[in-house]
Amino acid sequence: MAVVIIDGSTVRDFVNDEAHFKKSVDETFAKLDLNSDGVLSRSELRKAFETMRLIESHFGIDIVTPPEQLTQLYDSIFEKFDCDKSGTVDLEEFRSEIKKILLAIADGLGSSPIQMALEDDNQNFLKQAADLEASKLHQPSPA
Ligand SMILES: [Ca+2]
Ligand SMILES: [Ca+2]
Repeated sequence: MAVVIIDGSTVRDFVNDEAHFKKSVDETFAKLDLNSDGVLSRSELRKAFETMRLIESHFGIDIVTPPEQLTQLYDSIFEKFDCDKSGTVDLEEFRSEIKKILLAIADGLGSSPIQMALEDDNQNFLKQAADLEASKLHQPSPA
């Protein structure tokens, strides 16, 4: 568990750093694609959200949400990701939807930094956003 200070611009910078963002989303996608068929199935995507806790933080669900309600929610999220209704989520769909979610989170955060306790793993985009910002801060500034 890591505690990070994060605000809207931290998240937005991460999303707008295209090369970095793409790499990190692609890596996450590859990890989530458990059977390596190049697409995410409904259950793979659900597992992803349970791990990342991205949806929970975005939609303000807390852990006491009844399982059947969660299933409904995950179903509706899957429909959102699966833009072309193919029944699976491909890399393009995943990337664009993650981007939308992160930008919505950024808007929600606004400019007032908040402290967040995040799982210390690389599947958490908010953690990666914070790490990216930290790495920039630690770079020597040009004279
Ligand atoms: Ca798969
Ligand atoms: Ca699809």
